[in-house]
Amino acid sequence: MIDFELTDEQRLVRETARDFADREIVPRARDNDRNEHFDTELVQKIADVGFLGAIVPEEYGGRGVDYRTYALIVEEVGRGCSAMRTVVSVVTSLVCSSIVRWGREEQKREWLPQLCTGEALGCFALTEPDTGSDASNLRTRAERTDGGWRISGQKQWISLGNYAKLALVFAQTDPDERHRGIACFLVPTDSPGFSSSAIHGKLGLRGSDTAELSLDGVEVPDEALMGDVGDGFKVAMSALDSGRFSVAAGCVGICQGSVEASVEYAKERKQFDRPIAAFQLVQELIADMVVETEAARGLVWRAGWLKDSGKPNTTETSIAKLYSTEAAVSCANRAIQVHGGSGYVDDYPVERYLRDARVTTLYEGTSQIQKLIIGRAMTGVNAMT
Ligand code: COS
Repeated sequence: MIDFELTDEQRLVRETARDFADREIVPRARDNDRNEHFDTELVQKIADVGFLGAIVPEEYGGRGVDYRTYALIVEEVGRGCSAMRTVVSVVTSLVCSSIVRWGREEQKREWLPQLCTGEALGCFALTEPDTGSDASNLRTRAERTDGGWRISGQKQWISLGNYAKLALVFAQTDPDERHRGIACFLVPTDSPGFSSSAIHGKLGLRGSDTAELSLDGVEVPDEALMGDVGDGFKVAMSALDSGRFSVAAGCVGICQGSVEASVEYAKERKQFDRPIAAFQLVQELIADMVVETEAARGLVWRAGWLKDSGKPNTTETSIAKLYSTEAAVSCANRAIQVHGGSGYVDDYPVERYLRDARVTTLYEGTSQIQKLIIGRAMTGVNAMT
């Protein structure tokens, strides 16, 4: 049975994360957004407090917390700043959780401690200019060499790609095999032939680093392969089971932040000689936000509970991701409505919430892909191909 009661330890982690977000993340969020500044100093503080790789077992440098505790951390970081939440999600869920699950002992020992301490950032290089939702249709190729592999191709929309020391690169080894030909490689980004360039002009996540990667005959040894040749697609999908959970938890933070900012503003702002909180239509905006926030949090915690219990959770994770990301967009939008003109400028966090929320219904699987995953699970019919 699902138990939503937090343990004493979870309560403590939540308080620590909330306090940390208010003290360290919130004060920097607006300027980092305005200046499109990827705040590596703040990333290091997040690592120092143990929020990178928190789900990684302690023997590899993580905190060994369960997924529900991880969700509490990610929610608070997400309430503070989605650009920083993206760092936590990518490093912890897409990169570390993949290495924990698929990596060989030497790979775990080499990379996980560095990733958990922030000494190295990691990125997840799956998406390509022509390959988004149809993730198995990769153009990046990996060819066998004597004792290793040569990888060539382009990757697009890669969070942390300009700062990462390690890239999880997904490449096709045999196009005839479709998804069963894909392999995942742990590629140091200082390898000859590896280059990156920053993508600018984003609507949101302006304080996050987003890159286009180019691999021009990058040579890696056999030891760089993670899992077997042909496991790559499963590595990617299992990474996304964790990544989508993390995005969903971060979106609960956007929802919660929208509620808190709106309640505070509605009690201060006066019109017609009374606080706007006294107007029924403003209360409706707030009530709708609260309902969506609590529903989103419940779905995230259910998915976390399934993960912690070792039960299948792909569908429930998609449900949580779909609902929470859409809820974040609508809560942030309502929060702007409560704030009126003040919500349209960055004196308050709500316009950033809306811009930052917008990408979450796109990345790590669009809302449409989540619906197709849920629909397939319910009907047994594949509507994707
Ligand atoms: N964990 C482990 N393995 C998984 C899995 C999961 N969550 N989901 C699927 N697999 C395995 C399947 O078991 C299957 O294995 P076999 O080859 O042994 O049968 C294989 O992967 C193929 O699965 P499936 O048939 O579901 O693949 P599809 O080609 O139908 O694609 C979608 C599935 C569309 C859901 C997938 O391509 C997807 O998620 N696309 C969106 C990609 C995305 O999120 N991109 C954002 C990147 S990060 S910004």
